[in-house]
Amino acid sequence: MSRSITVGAAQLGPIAKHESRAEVVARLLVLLRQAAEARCALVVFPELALTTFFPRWYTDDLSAHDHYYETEMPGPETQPLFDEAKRLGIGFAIGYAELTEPDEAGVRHRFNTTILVERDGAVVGKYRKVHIPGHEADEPWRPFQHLERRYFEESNEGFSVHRAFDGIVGMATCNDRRWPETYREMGLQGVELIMIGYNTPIHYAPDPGQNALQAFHNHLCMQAGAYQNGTFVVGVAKGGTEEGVESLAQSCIIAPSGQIIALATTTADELIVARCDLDTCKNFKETLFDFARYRRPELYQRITSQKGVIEPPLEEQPTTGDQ
Ligand code: CDT
Repeated sequence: MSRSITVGAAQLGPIAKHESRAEVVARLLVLLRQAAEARCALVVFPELALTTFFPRWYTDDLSAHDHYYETEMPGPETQPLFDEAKRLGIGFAIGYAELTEPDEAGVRHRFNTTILVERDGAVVGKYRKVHIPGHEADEPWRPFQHLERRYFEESNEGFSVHRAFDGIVGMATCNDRRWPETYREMGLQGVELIMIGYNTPIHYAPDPGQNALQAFHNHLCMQAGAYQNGTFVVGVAKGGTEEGVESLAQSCIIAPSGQIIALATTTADELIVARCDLDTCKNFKETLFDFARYRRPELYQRITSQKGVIEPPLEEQPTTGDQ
């Protein structure tokens, strides 16, 4: 039996600060229905797909921004999305800001979360973002801020995969896509399709020289992750100019060969679709990237034991002949 599924990447254009959840959900429903017409089994929405990218604004009082977070999923405002997806028989992944119930110590936690729902409406799993980029403190020198590290905790749950959509699927979020460990953690669990939503400002204040390379780096890391792990990758943007900040679009679906097989052409709400034959993953998983045969984990210990760079001592520098 073929394990070929049609997958949609539902790119969003900007979400204004004043846009209500109901207005955003109405946009998501349009894309969902387009996906149904295109016979998609699965639609992937971006990171923080229900609100504007609020971590661009500094606050002393996080709780003043609680309205940007979901305390339940589905909640009353997102229920129509879950209902319509189930009615249409389409699964979906969507990123949102999660505010948890108080834990044993009475603390509520804030995560940058993605939830995955199967075609029958069952929740497959949740992923909480591991690599949280940007900064914590007010840095008013920037043209706009990227305060994800103030608004969200780093998740300690790691990268799980799930048997769903006739294959093995996993999730990651935005900055996670730049780290090879993200893909390899899931690759080692046999992942066949990774869903990644992102909000990527074009302007990178610490090194504006990278601005012109944003689109290149976006595809570079996801294409490499796909190829080196023999998996499909679905990368979905919230793009366009949101509250004065221009963000990268360039949503794409990537085959296990590393080739882009569908690419967004706008910076607005746009559905792109590709047929993904999950059986083709083994063309890579069982050949060049046959992990069990070729990997040398006994030589990779720094990867899990060390966080930052430790350079060799200076005295070990080899001498050159022409001193
Ligand atoms: N949302 C997110 O993770 N964005 C980051 C921007 C990094 S610049 C502070 C990204 O890697 O695209």
